[in-house]
Amino acid sequence: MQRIAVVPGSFDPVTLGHLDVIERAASLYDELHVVVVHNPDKNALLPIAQRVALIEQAISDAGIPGRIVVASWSMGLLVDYCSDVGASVLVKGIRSQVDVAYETPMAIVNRHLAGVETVFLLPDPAHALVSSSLVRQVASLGGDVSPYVPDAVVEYLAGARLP
Ligand code: COD
Repeated sequence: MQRIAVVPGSFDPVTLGHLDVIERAASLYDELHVVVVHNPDKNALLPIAQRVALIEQAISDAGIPGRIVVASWSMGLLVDYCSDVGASVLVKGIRSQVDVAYETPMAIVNRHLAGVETVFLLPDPAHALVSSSLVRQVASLGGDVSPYVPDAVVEYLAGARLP
């Protein structure tokens, strides 16, 4: 039986922390879906299609092996996407107690709704403090984001008109 997992996130933009989770998850499952989900609690910077393109580019540039699909989802419950593609696992990164508190109720609900389990990966210490919101803030103030994001994102942000 194929083991299919989903790594969901806002990825606004994708960071080296996200990429680390994607690479490690890809090594654990036969097929991985990296899914850009609109998070209504956050003010988005990048259009969803752009986030998908940057993730695809970053995965390709990093040479991450495995069967990896990058997609977006805005049609409702994330577990419905999981059902559509036959995924039984969500993989999420846990950086702190704040992430645990945010993710725990979602993990419980997703298991009750559809039997989808959530697997938590601890971050690589090198990227544990990186977040998309930090990157957005540094970039909008003209700072260097290259230590935190893949080259494709550095290039995109250099050419983008930021608020
Ligand atoms: N190192 C390791 N992991 C990291 C790092 C890092 N430096 N940075 C982020 N992560 C992890 C996050 O903890 C998260 O697991 C993932 O990467 C994505 O992070 P973000 O910030 O891009 O995305 P979020 O947190 O805004 O995404 C939240 C989701 C959209 C995934 C979440 O809201 C969700 O699962 N929604 C499902 C909607 C749904 O179906 N709801 C009903 C049932 S609960």
